[in-house]
Amino acid sequence: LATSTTLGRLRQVNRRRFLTSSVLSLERTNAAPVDIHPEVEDALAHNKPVVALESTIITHGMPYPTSMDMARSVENIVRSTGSIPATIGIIGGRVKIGLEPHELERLARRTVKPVKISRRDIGAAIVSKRDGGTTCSSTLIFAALAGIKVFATGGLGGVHRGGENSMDVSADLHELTRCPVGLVSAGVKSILDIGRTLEYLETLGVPVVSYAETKDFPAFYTRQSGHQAPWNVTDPAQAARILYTHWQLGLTNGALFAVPIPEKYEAAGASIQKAVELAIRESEESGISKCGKEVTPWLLNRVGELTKGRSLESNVALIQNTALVGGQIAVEFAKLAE
Ligand code: PSU
Ligand code: MN
Repeated sequence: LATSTTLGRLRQVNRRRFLTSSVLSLERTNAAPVDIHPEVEDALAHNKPVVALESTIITHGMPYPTSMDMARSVENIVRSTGSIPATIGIIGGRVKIGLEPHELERLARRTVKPVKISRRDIGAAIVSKRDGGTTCSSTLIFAALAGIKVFATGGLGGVHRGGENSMDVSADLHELTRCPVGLVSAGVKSILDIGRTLEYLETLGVPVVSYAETKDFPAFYTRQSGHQAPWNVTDPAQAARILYTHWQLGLTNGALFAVPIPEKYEAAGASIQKAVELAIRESEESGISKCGKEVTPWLLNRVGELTKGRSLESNVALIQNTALVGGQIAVEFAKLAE
């Protein structure tokens, strides 16, 4: 029976969870609408390194076919490190932890109009049998559910400019307090208020670690934001040890590792930033800045138009870079958790 298979899989995976309590109890996961890809399930059962990947970036963050090429290349980069990629998304009302190539294609082509899914959307999207791209917030939830310890993406959500008035603060930030997962990103996108995002993460008690020679926190398209992270590491083993130690002590939150974009994109970054500022002004003038979940996709798309695709190129490059680092951290973590 499908039901008992799902339960069996989740049991098997949960038994392997390391030093942390389940996000969902086993009783409640009975008949849960979750499918774990056999390759991912096998990796988790044998303590092989796995890296979670999100899908809002595919469904809402980039145009097709760049989105599809990016998704494939990022999975391949994770594999090149010795880790198994698990791209997470929702297909026809079922949570998929690890997508088949045709499912990835279906999301990227937006064949059945995927919704952008954060924590609040999960139940409703499943009940209405929708397709969904999972944001950092819901990807963290499903990674934690499966026992995946590392998640790589481009940009974590954050506090929007003017967020002190609009209260537009991404649900991604709070999710890092609930899910024991190491999130590897190029920081938060420069469409956001980076300083306030760091303040907010400090309040929430989320460890923030620059993956660089200095504590400089990156600015997504460029390597330095002018803000400092409280910590920095320079290699994957150090990063893995931070995660291991944190969870060994029973702390149940996640951590953010911020990896600067590769140096060769630094020059393009300066001019992209000008387009970012213009796009933000436009969003305020047109009122789109008040449209909740539409704001981030609108800004990403507008910056892409204004830079004639150069922002997209940088965006792909920085995700490929975080996937590489994420894969390496997962490999080191698996060694510690043996
Ligand atoms: N940053 C990007 N590309 C993206 C996103 C962020 O450069 O596609 C997506 C991520 O999935 C992130 C989400 O979790 O946007 C945050 O959306 P919001 O700001 O509405 O919380
Ligand atoms: Mn928002």
